[in-house]
Amino acid sequence: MRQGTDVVRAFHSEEGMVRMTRLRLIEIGVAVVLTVVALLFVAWTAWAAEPHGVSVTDAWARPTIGQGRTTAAYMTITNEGATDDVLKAATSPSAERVELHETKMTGDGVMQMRPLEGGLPIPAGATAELKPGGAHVMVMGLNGELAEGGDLPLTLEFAEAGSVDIVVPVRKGAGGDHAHH
Ligand SMILES: [Cu+2]
Repeated sequence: MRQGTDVVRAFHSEEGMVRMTRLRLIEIGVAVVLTVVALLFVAWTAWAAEPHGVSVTDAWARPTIGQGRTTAAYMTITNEGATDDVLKAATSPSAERVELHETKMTGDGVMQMRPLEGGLPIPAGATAELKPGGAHVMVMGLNGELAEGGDLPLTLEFAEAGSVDIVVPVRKGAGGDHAHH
């Protein structure tokens, strides 16, 4: 009989230990998660308090014309950081290809656009205006028509600020623009 009781007691204490261990693991897990959350919060607060990155305002893109699947997007980009930045590239889930272009007057007075070699530099504190007749985001191979009132999602890739997702409203430009750009 005595032996039997010991076995039962041993069994109980072992079960208790398993339960304790599991509780302890959950406790440690919760503590680790809370610590990570606290650290992330501190990091985020520090990051948010410093002026950083870029802000993109006044973005707009032209509606497509007929069967055309090409458009240009314009915007104002301000580098709010303390570091010089470069708009290196852009992509869109709605288009096969997106390039950064500049429009330049050639020697014989013809307006021509060409890829911006090395991207568009935006020094610390500076503002770059992408506008008709100047630098623009060229969007090619759109997967559908872009109608006025619609949206064009764009991801801008900066050397310092990283990826910036924007949604560009589609509208007609102010008077005086040429139809193709
Ligand atoms: Cu262009």
